[in-house]
Amino acid sequence: MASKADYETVRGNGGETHQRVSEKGPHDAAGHLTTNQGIRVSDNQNSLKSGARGPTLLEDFVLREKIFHFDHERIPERIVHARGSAAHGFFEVYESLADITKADLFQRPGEKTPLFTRFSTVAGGAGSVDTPRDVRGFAVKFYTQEGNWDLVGNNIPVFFIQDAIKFPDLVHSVKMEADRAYPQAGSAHDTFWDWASLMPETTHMLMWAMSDRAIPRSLRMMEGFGIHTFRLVNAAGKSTFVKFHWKPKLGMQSTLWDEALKLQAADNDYHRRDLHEAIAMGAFPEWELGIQAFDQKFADGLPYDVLDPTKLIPEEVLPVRLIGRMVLDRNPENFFAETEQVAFCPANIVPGVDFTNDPLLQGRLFSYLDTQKSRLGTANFHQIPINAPKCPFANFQRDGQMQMNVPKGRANYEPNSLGDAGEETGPRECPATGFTTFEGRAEHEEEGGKLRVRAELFADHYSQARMLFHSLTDNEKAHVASSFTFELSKVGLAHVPPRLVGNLLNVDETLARRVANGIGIQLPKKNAAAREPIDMKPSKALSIQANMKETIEGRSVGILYADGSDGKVIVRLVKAIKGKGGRPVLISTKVGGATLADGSKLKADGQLAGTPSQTVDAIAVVLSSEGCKALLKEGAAVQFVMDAFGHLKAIGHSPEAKPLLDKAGVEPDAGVTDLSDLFIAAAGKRFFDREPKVRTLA
Ligand code: HDE
Repeated sequence: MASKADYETVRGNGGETHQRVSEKGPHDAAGHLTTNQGIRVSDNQNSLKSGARGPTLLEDFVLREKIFHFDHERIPERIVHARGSAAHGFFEVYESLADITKADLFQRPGEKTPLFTRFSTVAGGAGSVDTPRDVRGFAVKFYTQEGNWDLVGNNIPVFFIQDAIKFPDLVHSVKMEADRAYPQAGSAHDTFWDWASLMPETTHMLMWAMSDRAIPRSLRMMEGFGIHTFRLVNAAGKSTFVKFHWKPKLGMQSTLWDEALKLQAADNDYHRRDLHEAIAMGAFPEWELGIQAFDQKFADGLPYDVLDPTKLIPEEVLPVRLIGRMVLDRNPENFFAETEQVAFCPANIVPGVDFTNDPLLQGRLFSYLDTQKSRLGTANFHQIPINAPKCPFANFQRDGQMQMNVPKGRANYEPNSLGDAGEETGPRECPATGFTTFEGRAEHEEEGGKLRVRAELFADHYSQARMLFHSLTDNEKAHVASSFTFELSKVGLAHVPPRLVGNLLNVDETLARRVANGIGIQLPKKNAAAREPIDMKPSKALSIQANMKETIEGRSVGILYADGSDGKVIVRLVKAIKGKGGRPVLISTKVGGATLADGSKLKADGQLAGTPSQTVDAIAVVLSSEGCKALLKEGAAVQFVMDAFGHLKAIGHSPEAKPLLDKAGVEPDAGVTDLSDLFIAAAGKRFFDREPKVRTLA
């Protein structure tokens, strides 16, 4: 029987009740296995049979309950963002923001608010790989003292479409094609590019999706954005427009496309593992939350509309003010209960935060509540621990499937005068501190009637796409041109690539030429633009390479060794890497390790064949002449070095390892060093200048 300790008190809609502590699982106080009805199980190995060799009996309620529950273990996966990984943590505000918002979590410097953050890919199913070219979701649920606030954003500051009514078309086109159910988790196919090339408003986002932002090295090394313009509202009722930014402490970093592809083969769970292991090791991922705050006058002076989610405000035009930090310091205890069941909703806001009329945001306000009913099966999904507010909540909503609360008394309607009879009356509205919607009338009073239209400036589809391209380094520009080339090379509909390139001609003629040349088609005619693009100043903040941190903090360095390697060198490297906040990964042909020059045995973290160099950020090859000779015949060793070179990583090596580098085609450059401190300094960089030596970019 379950003991009292197996129960906890939960606060519900107006009543206190007792609920089973689910994480304790079906076992009783003495640690015995029970059924879900609390009946102790005597045998968990054999079903009930009529004789040792006879049929299984229908009467076996233990077997039937176990299989029944198993049969229903899955819930519908998210229609988008199905694959995700999450962690618990906290937000700490730096200073009071009372001047611009009354939101409780932003009032007291140093105060911490618990949160849960889920990162995701968009297109693939729940079981798909972690490193496709895709946008990443970046969703944060703040459990504030005045209710849950969900900031449900992405790792790219703009979106594909301007109006919610196009979202199902976008998602249908990018997901697996309807008849053949492939490709999984990839946009490189007919239907996506057919649709995107017919939708010029996607152009700016396509530029981002084809950039290195869409192939992050780690979830810990991505920026995050709220995308839409939101508002903050202070106690006096004054509204300030705001864009939200998350800035990773480890800096931004991406993989190369070839590396991302090879990671899909080496480790399907590369990002999930990376996040989980970093937290488990105590290297807690951290971001700063920043805002771009502005008023209507500022908005009116911009050459684009701040309600258009395909536009951003460059940081050089409006600096980002850092207001706090998020630290993820606890892995979920159960993936399903927390990461799978968490239900984000952009409509979850708190007093002091409010929406704008961004037509994409407005559509999202409906969608998420709706999707939770179909995914989690009940209007009571808010009672699931990961979704429940951590502040008291009470109302007259009652009943429904999976009702976990047992409200007391008769007060399930309002107004009531049950108090006059000495009964519970239940909660009451509070005009003073309750959520009030910002009126916002002045901002759209000229609009008038009910219209299916878009605001005038939304018609500019190309100016910011051009600005982004001109903000990138030459190497990043080549990556964008090559990504378009790769994706369009997978399109079988011959009329689609010219149409897309015709749109790109409005962005930048050299880009369009490079893509046309890359796929081997004639340069098409420029497609007419709905509104002529303007030239905007490039924004350095948009480039990853221009802002990359040269550091091995949070990164891994692979150390390849074999029989006969010098242990002292390895020990020194390990110390130096750890000293800089990096993670040394010992790699040898056998996971049991190798016998070093001094006769000692050194165990490896990974077997060479299962730990290719794409899983680390730099490599040190520590070999004796004999050891090197043996590895020259190991394809995995040659590939290990070849890929590190091809992925523009630092390669440190002992002089005796040189033949292996030669066989792998390594040419000397600043990233190829001895094993001194030169290597430790190089390991924190990528050598983008090397790229023309290893592949032809568009
Ligand atoms: Fe979402 N989106 N979305 N979205 N979205 C969902 O909600 C939707 C949009 C984003 O980790 C769904 O619970 C519509 C923009 C993230 O659980 C669904 C529109 C942005 C996540 C949904 C958008 C996002 C979702 C699927 C156009 C960036 C994952 C399952 C109006 C600002 C949250 C679910 C998590 C999830 C609908 C557009 C981000 C179907 C209708 C723009 C990060 O409700």
